[in-house]
Amino acid sequence: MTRSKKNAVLSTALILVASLTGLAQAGEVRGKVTAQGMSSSESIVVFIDSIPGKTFPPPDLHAVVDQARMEFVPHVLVILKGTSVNFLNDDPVQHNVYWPAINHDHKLAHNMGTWPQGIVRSFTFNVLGDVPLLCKVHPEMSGYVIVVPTPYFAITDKDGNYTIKDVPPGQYTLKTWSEQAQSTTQAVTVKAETVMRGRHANADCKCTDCCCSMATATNANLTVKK
Ligand SMILES: [Cu+2]
Repeated sequence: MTRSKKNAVLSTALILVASLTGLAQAGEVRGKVTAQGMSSSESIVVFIDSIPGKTFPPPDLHAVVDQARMEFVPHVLVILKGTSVNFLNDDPVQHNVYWPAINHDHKLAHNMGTWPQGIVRSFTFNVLGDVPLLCKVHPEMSGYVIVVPTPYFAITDKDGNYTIKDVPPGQYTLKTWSEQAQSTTQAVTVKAETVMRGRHANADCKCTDCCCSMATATNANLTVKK
């Protein structure tokens, strides 16, 4: 093989390795949350707790909490610490947004004010924990913003199922937050699995002439109690 051919092969291999690096980040944690003593396992937040030595820049994109048909929508919003939330009013009446505490600290109580339909006000949440949302105009309205330390979070569907996507391999602590149940924690390990050409266990791996490292789906079922 000539020198230039060797270089061409080498650079192709390097490009292949570089393009596969992204695949190694594609693990997920999924499972089912069983809620004991509660009517539903829906809207329970499952997230990976802070990872020592790792910080995550908040997204530029703002999250949204709407006030529509006299409800906070969504009822539970989960965000990475530092994320800004746009509070909308979609109703033909004035709504207010305030919270009496953040993470049970009443010194962090804040009133966003009261505003009519079509107006948006934003707030950046830099403190971890739960933020109970209330409206001074309509005492029956309530919602939650849950501020978590990593971008690895999910909310359960009506059957209690959740999927946290794009989790890199590692050992983590899974945590839950629920409006009714106590918080629970559970250790979880996301493994990287090396798959060789011709023996791909995972159909998502598209490489044809290599071995590559891929994180696999990790099952973590959780039980929460009232
Ligand atoms: Cu209201």
